[in-house]
Amino acid sequence: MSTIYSIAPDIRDYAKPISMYNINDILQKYQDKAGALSWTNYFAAILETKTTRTSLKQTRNGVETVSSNKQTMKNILFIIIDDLRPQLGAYFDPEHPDYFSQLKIYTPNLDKLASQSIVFKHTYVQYSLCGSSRTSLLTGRRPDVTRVFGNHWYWRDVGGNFTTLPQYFKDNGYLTIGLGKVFHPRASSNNDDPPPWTEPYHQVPYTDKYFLSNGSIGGWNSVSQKDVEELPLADMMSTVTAKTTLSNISKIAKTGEQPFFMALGYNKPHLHFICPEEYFYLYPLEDKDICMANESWQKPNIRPQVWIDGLEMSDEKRFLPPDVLRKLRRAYFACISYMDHLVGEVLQHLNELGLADNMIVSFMADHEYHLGENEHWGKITTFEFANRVPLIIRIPGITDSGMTSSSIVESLDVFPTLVEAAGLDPVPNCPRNSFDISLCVQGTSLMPLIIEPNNNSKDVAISQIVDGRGMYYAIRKRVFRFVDYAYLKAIDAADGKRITSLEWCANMKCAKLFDHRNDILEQINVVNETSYNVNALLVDSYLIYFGVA
Ligand SMILES: [Ca+2]
Repeated sequence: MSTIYSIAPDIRDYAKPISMYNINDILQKYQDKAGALSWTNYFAAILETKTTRTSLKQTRNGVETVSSNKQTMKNILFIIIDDLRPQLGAYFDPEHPDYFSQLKIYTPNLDKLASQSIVFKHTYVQYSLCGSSRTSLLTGRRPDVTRVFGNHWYWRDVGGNFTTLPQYFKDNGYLTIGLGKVFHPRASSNNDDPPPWTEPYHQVPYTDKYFLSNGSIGGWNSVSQKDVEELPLADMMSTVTAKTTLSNISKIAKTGEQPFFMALGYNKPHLHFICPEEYFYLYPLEDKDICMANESWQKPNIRPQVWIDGLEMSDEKRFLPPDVLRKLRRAYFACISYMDHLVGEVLQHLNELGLADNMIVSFMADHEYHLGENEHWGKITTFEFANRVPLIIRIPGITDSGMTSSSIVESLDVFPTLVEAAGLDPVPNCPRNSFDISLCVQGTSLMPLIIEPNNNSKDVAISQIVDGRGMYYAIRKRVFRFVDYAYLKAIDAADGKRITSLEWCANMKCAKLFDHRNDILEQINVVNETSYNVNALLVDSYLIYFGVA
């Protein structure tokens, strides 16, 4: 396998024909904006303007000096992946090999990062759809506050003018750079949310060259080296841009006087499952572990209260033939290894530039993805399979030896965590009503867990999805997943989007409870078994939801 992997393409070569990502074009862009400034002069000019910001930092931190700033102001690389299950080598669980099948995914670069990081084994998103999930994690607020329940709503319009993670770093003097898919593009972020970025945003170049000819949303494809030489895949271009940008800011970054925050978002393994053909060789189609045992997606008795119509791939009968299932799953896994290679390119470049020792690296996904499990192909469910994501955070000097946490945490915790890890002033916790407060978070810093991984102080995650008639809420607490439903009772007539009143489905008749001690695939509803104290679980969880605990 390692031999096959080593012939993976060198994306630097593939990028050469792409003029829009040519460094000369980037230089030209800055020259246009700042008169005749070259990159070097551009950043020199930035340095000169930082005097005021440095003074502010000194005031904020009391006795902090400029020289201590150089040591404490760590740079941030925030990597977010689209539709990635925590099915990485570092997440392979020998105690539960049947959760993802026994197939071990080939992710050597992320495994290496994990060995120098804290790996959060149980991280849950607040909404299993791109726009809603990314909005929550980047604002640090729950969907009921952002009011983003789809991919076409912008929180600054429907929720409030909330400060985001990169914006907070910008406000604290960081150079902030965004590449690829970070916020969900277009309407749900007003085109990558302009306020957080000090530099022009690098959007994902769109091409449908490799999409399927029948126009289907779902499917897979492999591309040859010749194809990629003519037109690189989007994530390859984002990688080249990331490396080029890092090269250009490395000199100024290493002085310690200009920290930077880079957000880098990759599209794969999102549909279509398209990547270079070399990565398909890692997963022979005949490998029995490509698929799980059939029973994992043949349990219709738990429908429909735990999922709504978020299917992305199915035939008219919503069931895919076994040979198609196998090819699709294989292609998804190939795309994970492809993404791993690209992330590895960037991490290696950090090492080569001498930036890694002062660089916090955060790696996560926007939500998980059903590959047939729970009889579902897609996202937007309240199952574990749509809501659990990888979260790997490397903090130099703290996580170097590698550590894991099994505590249950949420993606909206990442905002306050990175703020504390970087040594910035903590972001205040949101009060009960925070629609008019620009700077606060509902998440909790995970730094106490990073210092002491066995500290399970939170251990609750809440996710939700809207279905037009109401809202599903899912609570993951310790070994339990609880799902209940609330009917929509009122909506703000002003914009037709602000939900103002919900009424719980009465007497637990919509509720589901899964016990992961003997049901990790969530196929047995035990909510009516008297041995479970559902009310205690709910009370604890509501306290977390409202920020009381
Ligand atoms: Ca997504």
